[in-house]
Amino acid sequence: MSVLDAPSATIAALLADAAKIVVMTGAGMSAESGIPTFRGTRSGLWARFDPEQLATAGAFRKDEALVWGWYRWRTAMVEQAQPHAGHAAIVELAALRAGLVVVTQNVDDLHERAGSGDVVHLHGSLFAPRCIACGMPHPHERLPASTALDPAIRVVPPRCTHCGGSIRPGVVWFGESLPAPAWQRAEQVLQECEALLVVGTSGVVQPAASLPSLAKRRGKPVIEINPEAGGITPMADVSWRTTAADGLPQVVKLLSETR
Ligand code: BV8
Ligand code: ZN
Repeated sequence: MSVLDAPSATIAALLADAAKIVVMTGAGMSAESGIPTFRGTRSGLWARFDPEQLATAGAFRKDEALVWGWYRWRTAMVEQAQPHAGHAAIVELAALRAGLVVVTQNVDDLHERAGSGDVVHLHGSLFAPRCIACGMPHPHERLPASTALDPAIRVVPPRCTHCGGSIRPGVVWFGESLPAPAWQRAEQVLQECEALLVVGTSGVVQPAASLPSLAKRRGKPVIEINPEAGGITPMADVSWRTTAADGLPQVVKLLSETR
């Protein structure tokens, strides 16, 4: 694995002949849209809440209003955020390489809002709330743009119109299984891809962090874009110490000039 200063040309060369590309993203992909990461330096508001403590069924059972308020805050933040140049570059790459698939650990909709058409959400979505008792989907109520962005606001979750149960976020909590269709699709595309681009994940959370090995063990190029080293770095052919919004557009520009 080589860590180079400006390997955009090296990365573009590794992708040049790959028809089937998978782009796997983590919380770092959303960082430049203003969404805090899970394990990065926790600033201000985010510092008061350890996501791994709150993103659990136990936390919701213990205090539904705290957890629902926290997710409502995160959803409002995403609704007020915009996709960045890195999201747009992935859309452009998909225009160059038909069949590109985004496999994301993120629960926001920034890839879709940028125009990505084939996005696999391993950990669910902030925009698919459902009843904790009967599982019935609950309509997502877009929050007014003026919604206060404070994670500590406790909000009692709505009730299910079908059975009266509490509405929970449509995300995969720690200790919960990943949605089988998403996991199976992710395994399939990682088994078939000719190159894997991993952007903005610390490679800590399982089983998502095991996916890149499905490309690596077939001898396919694994490329990482991340300002820091992490769990994926040891298996990366190239690990570029830069950010999603900086690195992705440079790589896609080079690829668009060579086709
Ligand atoms: C399961 C939805 C079992 C919720 C999320 C001990 C060892 C191994 C595993 C475990 C263990 N103990 C428990 C487990 C299992 C556990 C796990 O992996 N825990 C970890 C903490 C060790 N996993 C689970 O519980 C999973 N389920 O195992 O089920 C089971 C089996 C059968 C039957 C029943 C049960 C479920 C995991 C899913 C959890 N839900 N999200 C929510 O969002 O609230 S995970 C959460 O972490 C987010 O989805 C996030 O995306 C994800 C992964 O983190 P990253 O994306 O990597 O983000 P992170 O902040 O860590 O890193 C950011 C990266 O970006 C950094 O590298 C940084 O350098 C980089 N970056 C920063 N800025 C930029 C950037 N990169 C580019 N550009 C930038 N500008
Ligand atoms: Zn219900």
